[in-house]
Amino acid sequence: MKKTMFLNIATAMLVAGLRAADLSAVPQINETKEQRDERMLWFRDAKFGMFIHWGPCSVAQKEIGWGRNANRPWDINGIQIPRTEDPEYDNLYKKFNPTKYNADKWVRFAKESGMKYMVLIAKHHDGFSMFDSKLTDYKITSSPYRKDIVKQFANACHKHGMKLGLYYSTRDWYHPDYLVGDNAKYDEWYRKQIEELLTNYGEVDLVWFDHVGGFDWGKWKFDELFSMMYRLQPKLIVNNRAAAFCGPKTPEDRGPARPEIAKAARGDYDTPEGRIGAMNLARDWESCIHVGQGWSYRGEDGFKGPEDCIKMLVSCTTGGGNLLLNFGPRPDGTFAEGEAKVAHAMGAWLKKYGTAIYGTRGGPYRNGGWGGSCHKGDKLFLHVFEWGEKGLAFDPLPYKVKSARTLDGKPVVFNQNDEELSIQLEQAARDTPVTVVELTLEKPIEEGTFVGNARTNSDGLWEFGKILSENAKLQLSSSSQYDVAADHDKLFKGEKSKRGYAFHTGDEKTPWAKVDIGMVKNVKAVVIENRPGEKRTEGLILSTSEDGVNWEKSWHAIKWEPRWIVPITRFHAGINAPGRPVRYLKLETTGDKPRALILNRLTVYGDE
Ligand code: FHN
Repeated sequence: MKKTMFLNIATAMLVAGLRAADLSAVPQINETKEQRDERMLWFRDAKFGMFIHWGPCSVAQKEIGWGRNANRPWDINGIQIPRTEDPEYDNLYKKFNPTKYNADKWVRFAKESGMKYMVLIAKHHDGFSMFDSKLTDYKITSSPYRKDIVKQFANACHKHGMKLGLYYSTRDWYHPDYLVGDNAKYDEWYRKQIEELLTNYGEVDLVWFDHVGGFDWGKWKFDELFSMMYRLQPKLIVNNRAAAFCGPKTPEDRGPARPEIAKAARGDYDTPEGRIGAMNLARDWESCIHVGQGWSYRGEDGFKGPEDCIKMLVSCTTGGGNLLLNFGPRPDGTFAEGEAKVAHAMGAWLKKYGTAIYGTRGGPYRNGGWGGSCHKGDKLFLHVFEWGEKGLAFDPLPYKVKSARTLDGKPVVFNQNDEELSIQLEQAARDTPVTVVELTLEKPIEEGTFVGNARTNSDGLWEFGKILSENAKLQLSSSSQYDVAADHDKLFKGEKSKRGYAFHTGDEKTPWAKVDIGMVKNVKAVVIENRPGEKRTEGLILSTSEDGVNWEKSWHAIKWEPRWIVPITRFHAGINAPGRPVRYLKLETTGDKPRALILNRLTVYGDE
């Protein structure tokens, strides 16, 4: 009897073991470069996608997931909240009835805006399923709306030839079994939901996972997840967040049971968030960035401008990546004016310049504040944000240029020799926010080719927005015989002071300079320029404030540099998002030996 039972158990384990171990059909494991290039082709050609964060949270303009103040058994910032429910947030679905939701209209809107794929929230950290899952009652078909949002969305994507992506947060702050004990119950539950999504909604082109919790690989059966996904959707593309954050941190945490599990979970592409990804021509990547104040609907204002969004798309494309631009629809299923404005402007720009975006590949020059380059066949496109005085010069190009023009047909002067490639274009022929120059080469550029840099003094600060400090006011903790009040304005604009500093406090243990930019604005960066070689600013501290009373320390100088570029961010929606509401800035040094504080130039960047 015992032997038979043992055999039965052994067989069961063997079968389970074999099924669990079967990653051989998972493309990331064994596919050739050619097979991978073919599977990734549509994604690499697409360049531009629409991310959509939407759910009952939009009824209360709460940030999706993060607006639920309850039970976060684990998250990247260790924010532990004792409560297990948030009655207000958890009951918003009872008021969620997006009667104006029209998936067909959404997909046509995205197409007209130039997007080639769309990624919709199926379930976020708040645990609410925007699809008719049989595994939970906390779902859209339990709301007054009653219909399956994902189903309509998938049908509309299929109807209009829009690549279909579904976002799924494995991290779940609502589910009672999440990360409980060995997590086996939750791990099986969420994989069954993924199975529903990849079975019941036709062809799914992309799954956008968004984090698990904890560090213990042993609490997740990623091999079963990936083998199931590719059994159901063989051509699927998956991002790099299925196992994000997993990685032993405590002695109890286990690593991946086998290297191929980690290889599968690494997915097909990286996902820099809230910023432009660094140029990478060897690994696919996609920046996800929200147009509004947060990921989900947070009201009718605070949207990025169309020009910045166009430049973000150019910077991603020329860096070898994609832009997944996020929209957060209103609770009724329509889009706010500020978002529609961005989408329409990008659609119009792409109608004119899309040939220099779609189907291109990044490089061969490194992108930056000047703009960037990309290529397709024998065409090399230079997307120029900022011109030098005489034009632009680049490191030498090992491909002969046959002709040059702007994409809207104006002649461009070019010079090419073994030392450099340069282009000139008179001011009147330039375009905003980008001038697209098309060089025709004697032969196509090999994909992945990198030849060097643009030779410009562009400081690449465009992504931080506009200068907000030209009319700022300065207040000092003290003055000194070296201080000339008439120079204070030179801290913010115009020619710099000949003395190398715009103000000079007295010697103090904590000298400070306070700057008032006049009103609260969304400050994204502060550039602090020292007097050449002036080391008294070592350890400089920057604090920011909305009211001049409550200060937040934003940065301190680890190492002295001639110029510091200080990004200003704020934590929200699970990320350090660029920008923070600021009116006042305070710069100070502290030390036991009294010293003066002097600075040459201070520039504050952000949105009006
Ligand atoms: O916490 C989420 C956040 O709400 C949003 O969904 C982003 C999108 O990339 N992902 C997580 C933060 O990394």
